[in-house]
Amino acid sequence: MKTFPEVERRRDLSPDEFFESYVDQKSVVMEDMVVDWAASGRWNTDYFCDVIGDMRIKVKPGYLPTGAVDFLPFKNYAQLVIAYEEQLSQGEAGPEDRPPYLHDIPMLSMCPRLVDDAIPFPVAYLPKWYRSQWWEFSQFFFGPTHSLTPMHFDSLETHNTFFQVAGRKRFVLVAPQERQHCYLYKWRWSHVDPDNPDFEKHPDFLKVSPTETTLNPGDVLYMPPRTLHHVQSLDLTISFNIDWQTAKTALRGAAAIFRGMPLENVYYNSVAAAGLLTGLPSRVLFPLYKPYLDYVS
Ligand SMILES: O=C(O)CCC(=O)C(=O)O
Ligand SMILES: [Fe+2]
Repeated sequence: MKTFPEVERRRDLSPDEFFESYVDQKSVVMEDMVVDWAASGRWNTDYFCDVIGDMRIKVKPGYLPTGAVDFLPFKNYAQLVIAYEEQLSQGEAGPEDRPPYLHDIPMLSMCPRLVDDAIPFPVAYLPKWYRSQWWEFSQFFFGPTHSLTPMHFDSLETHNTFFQVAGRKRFVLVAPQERQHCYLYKWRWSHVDPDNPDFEKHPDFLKVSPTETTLNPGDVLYMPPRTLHHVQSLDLTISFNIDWQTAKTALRGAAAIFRGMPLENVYYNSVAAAGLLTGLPSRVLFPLYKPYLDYVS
């Protein structure tokens, strides 16, 4: 694994400074920001078996973006993960044996009890439009050690605030200005593995200066729109994100139709722009936006 310079880390970053100095400018880790949530001690495999054990969930074999999906009850999935972690610790399994990855599921909307575990939620770090029902915009991730999301940017060109609850996750980031050197395909995916780049095939990637960070439980990562990210689970991990827009970036996202953004994404950005510009509450517009959360990857 290559190592890259560290993403900036801040403790006690105020909402004002966050919006002034980071939003739409640079990535930052807000260290220990949510370490006091009940979720911190509570979210583990047993707890999720209690809370959503019988829920049929969608999982994907680890190799995005083309992997097939599978549906199974969470408790059956958890058994696969537990067995794998045990074998891994005994040296009887390797990364390639890992079970599928449960990712990009609107789990907090599906199971409101989980929302109570994420209190106090730092709503001041989101635009007002998102604050009253922030959880509706979240996507959830639960994965075994070595789960991998290959390098991509988020499809609506949203800001991403990423909450790490259990286990450690390593992010390799590429700033938006450098993405033209990243051999993109299907709008948002990169052909380059930043940990193991093939410079014969991808010589332009030599111009890129990635950074990296390993999130510990309780850390929160902010990434500006169009930041490329390559994400590896270093342990069994549980996380969720919120993809959000400001009025400015939602309009920019809607105008991205001229840069090749898929039409469906342009539509979702137009819905967000309508809410952020007119003040129509998210509860009114959310039904139009919700299908995005099932389509995101
Ligand atoms: O945690 C992961 O595996 C991927 C996270 C991600 O791509 C995102 O939050 O947009
Ligand atoms: Fe992403």
